[in-house]
Amino acid sequence: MKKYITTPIYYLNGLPHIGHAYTSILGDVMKKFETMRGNEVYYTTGTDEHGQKNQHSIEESGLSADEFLTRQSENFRNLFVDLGIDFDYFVRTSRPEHKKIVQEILQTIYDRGLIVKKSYEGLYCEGCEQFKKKSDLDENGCCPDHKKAPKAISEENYFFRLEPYRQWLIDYINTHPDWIQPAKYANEVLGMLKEPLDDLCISRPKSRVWLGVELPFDHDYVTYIWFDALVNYISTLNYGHNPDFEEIWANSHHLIAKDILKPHCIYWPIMLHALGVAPVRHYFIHGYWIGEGGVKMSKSLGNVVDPVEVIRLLGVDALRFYLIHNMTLGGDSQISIPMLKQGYKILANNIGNLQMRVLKMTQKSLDGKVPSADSLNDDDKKLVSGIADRFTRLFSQELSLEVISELADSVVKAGDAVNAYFAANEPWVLAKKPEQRERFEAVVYTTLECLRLIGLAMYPLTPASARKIEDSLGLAQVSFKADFTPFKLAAGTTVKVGDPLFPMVE
Ligand code: ME8
Repeated sequence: MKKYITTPIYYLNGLPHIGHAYTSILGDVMKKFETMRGNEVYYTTGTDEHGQKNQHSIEESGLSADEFLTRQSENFRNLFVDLGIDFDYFVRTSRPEHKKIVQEILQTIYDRGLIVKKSYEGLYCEGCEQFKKKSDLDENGCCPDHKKAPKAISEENYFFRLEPYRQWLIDYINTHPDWIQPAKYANEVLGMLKEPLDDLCISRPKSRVWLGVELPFDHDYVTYIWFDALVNYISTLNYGHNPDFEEIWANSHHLIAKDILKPHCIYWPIMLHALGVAPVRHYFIHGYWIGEGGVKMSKSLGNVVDPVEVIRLLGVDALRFYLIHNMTLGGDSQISIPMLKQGYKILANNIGNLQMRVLKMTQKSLDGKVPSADSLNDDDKKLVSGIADRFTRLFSQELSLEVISELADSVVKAGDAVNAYFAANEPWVLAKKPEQRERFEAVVYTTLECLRLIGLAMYPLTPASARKIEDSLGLAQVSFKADFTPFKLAAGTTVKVGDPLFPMVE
């Protein structure tokens, strides 16, 4: 059955940063993991192009809205392409097809009497694009995320009632324990549901905000953020006009960070329920990347990690691997250029060196041909089979954040095991002793075969390096499949030494 994986759609008033890169890389790793298992995946990421924040940036830029949005959106799209992210559709909420579906949904819910107009006075945080309660603010009366005092605003707006659905949502969470993963976040949502839910303000008067989707039942207002942005997940599937919608939606997975837990796990399922649509199948929720030492990344502290800079310094695969390998599940994780360089060293010393050493040895002492596997001893076989079994088991598990994190860990552990084997068997000594020829060939075969299996498992994480490994072993992988049957590397295959996978960096 086809799986549908989504990331949040990102605000495009600034440039894409490491957090945006991370979620979209993670989605790509999940897609590749699933594709290797033979599952079809439809993967979307994209940009959220409405709202006051984006509107202010347009006004400051001096460009037309269309020029600004297209330029900014391209920055995200181009970065994601550079990062090897294989999205099937790049969402842009400024597209007319999306806006039309937002309007259809609004009209349906309005006709059901679930949207009401009323006058409202509140404290508005532009950073969050949300009204705040006093209890949401810090001791200085500022938004804890944006460190700015929200503005007092009084205006008439349209509201969607959430409270009638609170008990339904509590019951749904309690009866679907794997719905929100990790479970810690399900508990957080249940905590938010202990108090009655305020009505959700879903409109802004055009006099204040023009960058949004016009309400179909009141032309003086627009909607944006949640009634616009969340709808992207189903407008992409052409909801309301696609007979196959239910089938693919039944297998949908939202990937988000903890910052947008409430809109995704409270507003969105209630909106869908009001519409008569089932909730998303799973949420995968990750923590935040923060600077080294546990401080928030900020321009003033000079600790912002720019993905473009990391690609230039260390390459795409090093960034992808670091992000997947080092994200703590259910918590925040630290990142800095020195930490990324340390992560690069692990890859270079572990996988890169092993590959180069064994290939050069094959080139020099075996005429560049994979030797025979006929004289492998029990330890050799155990090493190969152990790695093959581990990856087979891993790739047969249900998709989750744990499995993806375990994959990166297993690659490093398998690399460590093969390095230890290589060092203990000293094939460079065996190579010089004609009477040890069989043993030498067995050690080289074992190492090359392990490398093949590791390269295959690396594909979701570091696709370019995986291709290079397979290519160096004389294997042209058209598409990578999760078949870890051991001892498939054929004797006599010609290997290629090529450039190092992870060359030395300063
Ligand atoms: O909230 N660490 O957009 P946004 C990890 N448009 N991930 C991070 C991160 C960090 N430090 N910072 C951001 C919005 N992210 C709305 C979403 S969805 C229908 C609308 C990632 O540009 C993470 O995925 O603020 C987070 O949820 C998202 O970017 C927020 O992106």
